[in-house]
Amino acid sequence: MTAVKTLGQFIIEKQADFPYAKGELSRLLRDIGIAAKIVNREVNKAGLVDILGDAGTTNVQGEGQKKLDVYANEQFISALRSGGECCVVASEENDECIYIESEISKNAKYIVAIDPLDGSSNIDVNVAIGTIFSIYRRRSLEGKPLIGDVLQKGREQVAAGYVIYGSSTMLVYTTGKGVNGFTLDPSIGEFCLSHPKMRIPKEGKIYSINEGNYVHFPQGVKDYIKYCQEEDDDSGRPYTSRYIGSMVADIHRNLIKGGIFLYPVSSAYPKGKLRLVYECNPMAFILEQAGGIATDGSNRILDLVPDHLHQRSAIFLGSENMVNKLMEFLSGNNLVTRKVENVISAP
Ligand code: FDP
Repeated sequence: MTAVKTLGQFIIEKQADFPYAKGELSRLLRDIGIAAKIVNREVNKAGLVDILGDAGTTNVQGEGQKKLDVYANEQFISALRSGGECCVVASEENDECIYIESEISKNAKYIVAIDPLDGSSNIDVNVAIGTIFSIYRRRSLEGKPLIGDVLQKGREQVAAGYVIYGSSTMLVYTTGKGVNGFTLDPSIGEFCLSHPKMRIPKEGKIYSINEGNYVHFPQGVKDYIKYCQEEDDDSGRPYTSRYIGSMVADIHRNLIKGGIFLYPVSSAYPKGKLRLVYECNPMAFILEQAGGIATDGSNRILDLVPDHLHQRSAIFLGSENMVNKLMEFLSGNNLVTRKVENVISAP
């Protein structure tokens, strides 16, 4: 039987990749892993809320019930607060950054941006949800951290990861040296290395988009969707459409099987819906590290300059060949080719 490698063991082993590392990032990742286990325990009990009392009420043990996303936010912030390696947390749940000003944290090197419970519309219906996190090194050297410490380009990320609370719970992360996935073994309460050196297939056959918004999409996206639906034996089209509505779950599936995830601008979301700092950037970093591409349609996601914490962006990410094909449609090049084909094949 091969020996199990836990997340904790793996993190310490990988510290050697960074010769000058003092262990702070390792401790930070470990803290996030511990908070994820606590959140996982509550997520698994989510269906019992109706039996034990609704959010906002008191359960039979006399404990106040909290909405899960609020609970998850508190758990991650409290783990980061007590860990001492993080001086600022930027969370989807909080309008402003949270500065950790305790003696041990105020001069800490790292900044964490987090979406504590992504895919919140799926919580009540027992569908996979996730946590997304992103870690930056603080730039300013002293005093209270500056907003510029938080609003760095995605390519400055030191680490990023997600936790998926699905049919099993997994933590997937990168420190810029590939992507590794760990599955929670509930019998020992540890994340164990289950998906080493994850790579997204170069070609895929799954496209993930909320097609209900079709009429509102830019023409290039509409054309690409039609392309995905056309019959073509050589490329294996029509492709498969899969959309869970939890970014983490949709991207996790595409990372393993090959595919593309699209959330374009639309009339409802003229700047895109997903948040650059704690959704798009971390997922883009992971996907690029796994061999994929992430773009907003014109620019690499990781090159965008955030101008505020909750900034939104369009995002297209996934298998290299699929994203490149989409880009042809967005630039209009493919339209020309297809029109010519139509003319030639007309009787
Ligand atoms: P949700 O609104 O349920 O929190 O982050 C936002 C997000 O979920 C993503 O997880 C998901 O991919 C997307 O929004 C779903 O949005 P639509 O319902 O507009 O498709």
